[in-house]
Parts: sequence; structure tokens; C-alpha cells
Amino acid sequence: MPKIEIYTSPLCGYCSRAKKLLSGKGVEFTDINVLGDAEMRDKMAQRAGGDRKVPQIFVDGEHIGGSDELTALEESGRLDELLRVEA
Ligand SMILES: N[C@@H](CCC(=O)N[C@@H](CS)C(=O)NCC(=O)O)C(=O)O
Repeated sequence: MPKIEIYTSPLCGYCSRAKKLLSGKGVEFTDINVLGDAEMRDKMAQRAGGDRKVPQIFVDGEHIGGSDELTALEESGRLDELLRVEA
């Protein structure tokens, strides 16, 4: 299973949407809450090419983007392969 990390904050609709999509794929992921954690948000932004918005998603260390990018991967049919799940 790939290593999936998602930086989030509570009450973030985009975060819920992204986590719902991942959960629906049956994969496990590490949810990192950056709310009130400036150091962690800085680290997230550094890894995400400067983007300070949540969510930020990484698969095996590769930056995927946010919820819109994750959804676009699903719509293009490439998400299952990236997550190594059966279609
Ligand atoms: N296009 C982004 C939108 C993410 C977004 O707008 N996140 C909000 C929280 S739900 C955010 O981080 N807002 C803070 C800001 O705009 O600086 C995605 O699909 O993930």
C-alpha cells in the first residue's frame, strides 16, 4: 500500500471531500492536522511548493495537490493506479 499523507484542518470542506474519496478507495492515510500548528503548516507549505491551503496530499512523498487535483485524478481514471487499488 502506498504511503498517503494528507494535511488538513477541521471544518474544511475540501479536506472532508478529499478524505471521503480516499476512504472510499479503502486506503489508509495519515491525517495531519495543521490547525494552530504553525510549524507543521510551514513544513506542509514547504513540501507543497509554497501552497499554504489545506488539504495537501502526498502519495509516497510525491505532492499530488489538494482536493481538486485528487478529484481530477479520479475523473481521469488515474487515481486507482496511483493508489494501487483495484478499479
Ligand atoms: N483548490 C483547493 C482549495 C482548498 C481550500 O480553499 N482550502 C481552504 C480550507 S477548506 C483553505 O485552506 N483556505 C485558507 C486560505 O485560503 O488561505 C483544493 O481543492 O484543495
